[in-house]
Amino acid sequence: MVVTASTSLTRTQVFERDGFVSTGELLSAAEVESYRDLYDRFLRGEIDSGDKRSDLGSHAPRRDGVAENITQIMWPSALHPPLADLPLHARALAVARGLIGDDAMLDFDMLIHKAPHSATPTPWHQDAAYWIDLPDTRAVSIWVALDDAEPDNGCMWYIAGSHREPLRPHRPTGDGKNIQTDATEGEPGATPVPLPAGHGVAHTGGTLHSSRGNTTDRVRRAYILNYRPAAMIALERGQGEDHGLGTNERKVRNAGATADETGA
Ligand SMILES: O=C(O)CCC(=O)C(=O)O
Repeated sequence: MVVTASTSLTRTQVFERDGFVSTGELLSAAEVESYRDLYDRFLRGEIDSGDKRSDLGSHAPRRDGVAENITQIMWPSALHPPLADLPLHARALAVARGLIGDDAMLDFDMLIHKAPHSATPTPWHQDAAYWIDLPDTRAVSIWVALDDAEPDNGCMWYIAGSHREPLRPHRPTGDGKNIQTDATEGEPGATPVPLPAGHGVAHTGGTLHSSRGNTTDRVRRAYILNYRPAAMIALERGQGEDHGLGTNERKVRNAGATADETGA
């Protein structure tokens, strides 16, 4: 049988095949500027993040005077509700509905910031490992670059096709504050996704991902919005799962990702 290369897959087909897909531009240059201003107010503590602020890079030693290696702030739109009315939420929702269906709703959002020379990789993981088991696993995270993102300041890396494999066993990072699994940039399918500021990349809950430490003089700010079917959000909330809105504790929750007794 002769297999001809397919030429024009839709964005949704690429998302289903690879587990990730670029969304194109979601914010104009002027809009990126206003999101950066707000973002920096969070980073400086002018918008209080309370316990929703933590260190996604807490597995690595911190330099003196540095509060976090990788600043992660859960629920910026709950901490500062006007955010939900700015253009990104509506545009990302439209992308999410195109990818997973019209019943998609915002489940949670977050900021992940890599300061210049913070040099701390994001541990490899699959988001679904953080989440409880749900009967409908459709989910999409839309990762939006607010700075040009390249491998050396921490653009996203994915393992294409990993969302079609069972979840890998995850374990807590050395300090117990986050989770990780074993994966490398050397694996088949490993793909960096450099993005200009204002552009996004969407990934499924099962897609293995990571980003390198920022070893450049440039900041790397990302805004991430997560969507799943409205009925699954209701099911989660009914079981007390709200992605850190109540208690911001990050651990392995999915039975499929629970590491065996050897910690593998
Ligand atoms: O920004 C990063 O380095 C990691 C992002 C991430 O883990 C996610 O969007 O699920």
